[in-house]
Amino acid sequence: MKKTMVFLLAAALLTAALAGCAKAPEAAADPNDGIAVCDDGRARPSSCGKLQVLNGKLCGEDGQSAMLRGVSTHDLIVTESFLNDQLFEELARDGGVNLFRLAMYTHGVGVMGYCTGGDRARYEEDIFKGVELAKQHDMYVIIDWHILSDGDPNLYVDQAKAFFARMAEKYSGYNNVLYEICNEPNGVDWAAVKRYAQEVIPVIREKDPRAVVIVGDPQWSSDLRSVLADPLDYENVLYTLHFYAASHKEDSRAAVAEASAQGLPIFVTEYGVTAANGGFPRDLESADLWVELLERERISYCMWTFSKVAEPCSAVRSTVPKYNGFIREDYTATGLWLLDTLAKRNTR
Ligand code: IDC
Repeated sequence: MKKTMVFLLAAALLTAALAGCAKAPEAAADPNDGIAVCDDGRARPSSCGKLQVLNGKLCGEDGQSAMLRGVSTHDLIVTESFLNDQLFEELARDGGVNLFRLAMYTHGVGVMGYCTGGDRARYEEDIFKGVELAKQHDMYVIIDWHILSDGDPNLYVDQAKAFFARMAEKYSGYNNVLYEICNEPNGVDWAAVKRYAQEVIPVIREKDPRAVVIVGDPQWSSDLRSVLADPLDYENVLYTLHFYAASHKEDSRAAVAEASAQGLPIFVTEYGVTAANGGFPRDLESADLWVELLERERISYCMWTFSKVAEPCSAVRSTVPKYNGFIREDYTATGLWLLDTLAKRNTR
């Protein structure tokens, strides 16, 4: 390649990076054409390093765009057998998964939760295991403080602060850990969630100043409008958007597109291809439209759930007697959709 061409290419890459992963104007059919991406686009901690938020987008250490495409556990204790080396290897190598979310219910489901008399040591052991597995397999990992029936995050703010202080201290030297501080606030307004975030974020940042923090918002993490009107005053923060494809459709997609266009950093830490209760129907057509939007906007996404809990949102059939070595027949229609969707996205 001639020197001038090398220079032009370098200049183009630098411009895209400085624009905070912005799309180059000539972007054509593939919405991701012209974007400077980490690695070959399969953003990995070894190539993209510690993540950051630039101009509303998740980027690698070098400022280039990083897309995370992942799966979430169900309640950590309920699905702890999935935390095994071979499964992580399969997901990372064959599945195109570069993100694993560890959902720790505060109120519990099936078992007692972290804040309601559950086995805290076991929950934390599961987190330690999940983070190490993600590290070994070059994946990012989200530690999710999974509030749900306890709608107001302020209810357990002291426990959350103590928990995140310990996690951030333990993982400050890691480049693959992201913190999600309240899964789905509900029954409270954004002012209440904001107050909570303003207590928890400084605790994390004291131990890990550059940590990426993901903040939930009202109405089960669907109210980006309230956030836009009064965002938090911290760097490296993204806001949660959750959708369930059979329940949330065109209106919700339009709201996300609008918030993204206004520069709000968004992270879909949880979505389902089903109805919002995790049950039937599945709507794969709507799910495809969501993925198109997320890819176009460079919004990372993580599916609920990689588990075999007997409900339609689970990726693995409930009758399958193993926790790795899965073949196509072991997957539900949800799981097959996920595999096929990620396979198409492997290159960016
Ligand atoms: C669901 C689980 C289900 C459980 C229920 C109550 O899939 O097995 O009985 O929680 O704990 C969310 C929540 C997520 C829900 C999921 C599906 O973040 O915890 O999981 N969902 O209903 N928000 C919207 C949907």
